[in-house]
Amino acid sequence: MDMLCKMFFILWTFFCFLFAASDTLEIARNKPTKQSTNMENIRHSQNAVDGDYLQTPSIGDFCTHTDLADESSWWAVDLGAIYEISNVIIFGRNDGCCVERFSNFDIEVIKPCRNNPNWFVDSVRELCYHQQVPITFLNASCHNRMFGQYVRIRLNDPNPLTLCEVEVHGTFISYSRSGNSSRKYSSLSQEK
Ligand SMILES: [Ca+2]
Repeated sequence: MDMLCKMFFILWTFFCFLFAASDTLEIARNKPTKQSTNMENIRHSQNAVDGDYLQTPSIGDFCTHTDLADESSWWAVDLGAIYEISNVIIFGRNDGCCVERFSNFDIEVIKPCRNNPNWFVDSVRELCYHQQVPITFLNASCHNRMFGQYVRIRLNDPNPLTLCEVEVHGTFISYSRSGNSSRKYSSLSQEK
């Protein structure tokens, strides 16, 4: 009996570990990305999911950067399917420049509706997390259970946005199809 109990405990621990591990899978790496504008012809949006965590854009092309004149900067990733998003980890620039720019921003989880292939048209977004004070690193857990295909980071102030790496952690739910959110945050149908 003791042996059976031990075996059960070992199996239970193993499956708990598997579940916990799968629950925190990183799902953004090398997925399609967009940003509102691009600074010159470098600092592309893909730099935020390229697996390079260097936080020093002043010495190389490791990070994203929207245009200096962008008054509504955002960056987004298409996860390719509907996931339950647990947390988003952000590595901002940490080279001593412009720390104040990366403040007062929202992390949004966006769910497509009516099979519209456009990322944001007819989509529903929910606020996962709001960050007010400047940061160079953030591990943000969504305030509620959230389901979506796109994750967007959007500044609320007219500043350029620089992201050196973004991890999105979540659990696969389904491939995209029409759906409705019970906690509608706002429609993006009028946005570019
Ligand atoms: Ca990077």
